[in-house]
Amino acid sequence: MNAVPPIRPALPRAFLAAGALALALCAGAAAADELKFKLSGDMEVPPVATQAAGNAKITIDKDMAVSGEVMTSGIAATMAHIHRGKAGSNGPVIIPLSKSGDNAWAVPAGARLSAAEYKAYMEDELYVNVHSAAHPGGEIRGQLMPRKAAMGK
Ligand SMILES: [Cu+2]
Repeated sequence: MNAVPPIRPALPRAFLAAGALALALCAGAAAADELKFKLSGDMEVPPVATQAAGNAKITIDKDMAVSGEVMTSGIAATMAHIHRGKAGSNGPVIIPLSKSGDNAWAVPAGARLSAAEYKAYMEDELYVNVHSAAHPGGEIRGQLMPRKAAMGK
């Protein structure tokens, strides 16, 4: 017959405290990022002189799912997208937004970043761009800045 294994000694208190802290940090890391930012002509590359403006609320979950909406004013928008590119430079479209109202654009359901796009996001390299007939390259723009958002928490 096999002997019953001895009962392990109780874990030291410090070890338990460290474990609790690690769990707390994980819980914090699991929360979604909710980014609120403005769009304006001066963020465009090159800058656009316009009265148009926008307010974006974009949520990025830790599973890389994207949701959110952009509200605009003073612009006859033709298209809106999330692009990949650093502030001060232009880059490709990664998520086309859907028109969701007269002055509203929404991230389509089920949108998700690739691993490479998520890494770019974490490095402040995604932006929202709203286009118009007058400014087909983009009239107003706003950068997703997760590091700045994290500092504001
Ligand atoms: Cu675009």
